[in-house]
Amino acid sequence: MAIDEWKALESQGLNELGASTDEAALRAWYTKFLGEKGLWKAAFGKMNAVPKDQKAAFGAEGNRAKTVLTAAYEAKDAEVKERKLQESLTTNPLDVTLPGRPRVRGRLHPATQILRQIYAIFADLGFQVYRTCEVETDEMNFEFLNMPAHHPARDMWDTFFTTTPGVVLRTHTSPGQIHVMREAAGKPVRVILPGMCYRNEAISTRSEIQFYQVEGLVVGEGVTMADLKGTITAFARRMFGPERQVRIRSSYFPFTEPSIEVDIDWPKDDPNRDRLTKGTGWLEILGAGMVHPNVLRAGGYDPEKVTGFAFGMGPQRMLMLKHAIDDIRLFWQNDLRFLKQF
Ligand code: FA5
Repeated sequence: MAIDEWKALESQGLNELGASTDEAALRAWYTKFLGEKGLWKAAFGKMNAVPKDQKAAFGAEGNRAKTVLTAAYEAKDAEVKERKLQESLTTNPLDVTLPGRPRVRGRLHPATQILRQIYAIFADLGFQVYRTCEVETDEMNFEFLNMPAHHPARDMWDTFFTTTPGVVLRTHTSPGQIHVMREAAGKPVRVILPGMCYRNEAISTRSEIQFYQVEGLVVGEGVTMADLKGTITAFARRMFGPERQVRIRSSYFPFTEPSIEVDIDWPKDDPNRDRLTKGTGWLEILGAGMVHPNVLRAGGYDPEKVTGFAFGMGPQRMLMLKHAIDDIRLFWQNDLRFLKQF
């Protein structure tokens, strides 16, 4: 191959490129001239046959031809792409004045929203969040909470038993008290324990078989009933507003002594008030009390040295109160018409 054959290859390439008018033809052109098995590579491979004194000039001329062809190809490629864009803009024009399509935004479930409000209020009061398991042993759910086997108070919780003897779905978040105390190992405790509870009870407008509770536990030297009342009242004021009333009644739980229950007054202007509060005007939101000495002992604390208070509240009952919702079953029905209101 002689040096001037590069000129011939170059002009053949430029001619054929001029005739390639679409993307497919351009790709084919590239394969033919500059591809791995293309004409340029083949011509350069003839270097061996070139006399020694002409090798350098042959190589330089070959590279120059390649640069020319590559530049011509790139220019043509850009031109074809630009033409395609212009065509699509004129045949399929974009109307920038059309209104956009709104994105449908998801939202938090009302039960999640109120849980977060509860966390925020208790965080301000210095409480940490601690999570424990939903499947518990009979010991944790009852025994360490001062309810030995056959204790009649076990009937207060309609329990779902599992097929494994001695293992139950927790009926309340109170077994978390034992877990926390054992982990804190004698140090002061101030936590809330949120989570799902399960009860095999008759479903009604106020009771579900699956519902959230938020437990609270404070243990330390000199903790008193006044601290419990102060904490609950401060919480209720923040959650429901200063105009709503809080009522504290004496009650009974095997794991607290003394025990109380706390009610909030149902909105007075709501027509369902009587029906939902069984004519009393109040709805219970939580049970609470001073931690029983036996429970402190089960948690590894000495009741002679420390005292504590605990409470267990129902966030869904609180939502009902806040928004005058007349049926607790609405929460798990996933009816978007209901959920969208929050
Ligand atoms: C208890 O479960 C006790 N463990 C609470 C407690 C904790 C007392 C610590 C003392 C110390 P009770 O069964 O009353 O108590 O439930 C507490 C709250 O959970 C109720 O006030 C209510 O708000 C909510 N709750 C109870 N059962 C249901 C249910 N079936 N559906 C929805 N919420 C419920």
